[in-house]
Amino acid sequence: MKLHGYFRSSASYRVRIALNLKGLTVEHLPHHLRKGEQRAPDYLKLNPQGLVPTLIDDQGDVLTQSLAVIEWLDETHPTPPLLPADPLKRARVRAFAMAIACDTHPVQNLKVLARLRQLGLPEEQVTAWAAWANQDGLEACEALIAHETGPFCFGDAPTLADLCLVPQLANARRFGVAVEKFPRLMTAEAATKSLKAFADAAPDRQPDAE
Ligand SMILES: N[C@@H](CCC(=O)N[C@@H](CS)C(=O)NCC(=O)O)C(=O)O
Repeated sequence: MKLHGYFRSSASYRVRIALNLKGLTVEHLPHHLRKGEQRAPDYLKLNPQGLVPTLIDDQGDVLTQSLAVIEWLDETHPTPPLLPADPLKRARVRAFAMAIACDTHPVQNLKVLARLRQLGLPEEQVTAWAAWANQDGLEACEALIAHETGPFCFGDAPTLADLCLVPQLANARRFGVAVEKFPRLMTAEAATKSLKAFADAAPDRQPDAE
């Protein structure tokens, strides 16, 4: 398989963790987002949104959108499972993942911040916007799992929720959010630290890391 991504892309980071947990190796095809390589005509044929990641499977099928890619990986390579078997628990894990992937990450994405700059917002306000988006989203995430048993977001093994949380915490730190004020999220993140699948997926371990 081939993964079109970028070392610092948190959506690519989610997929990298999933691939590692499933024991799957892929060829990494980096696109430098700050140089606009995600908008190259050839790449837009694969991913018309001009976003990473895009996964190409062994048959050459093209898969986009990190959550859809991860669920496809989970269905085609069920061990270890990334979603609980119980439908109610599965809905809660997906809700947590979507709180990050649908409501937090998109409003602090590179192209949104670039648009704010284009509209004349000074750099410190652009950063303040991104920090607020992360702070607001993570605050809700902290509450969503406050009463869930740990140490991971949902129980004693990583799920789709942890795959979304860890990369988002990296973004939050980059924008200066004091994430230590979220004790339940810190417990979940600490649990992932012992797993090689998470360590190997980190941005600074990628071939295109700067
Ligand atoms: N919802 C998409 C988000 C993908 C996305 O926003 N990727 C970012 C990197 S994390 C990107 O490609 N940004 C390029 C840009 O904003 O121009 C997913 O989960 O795959």
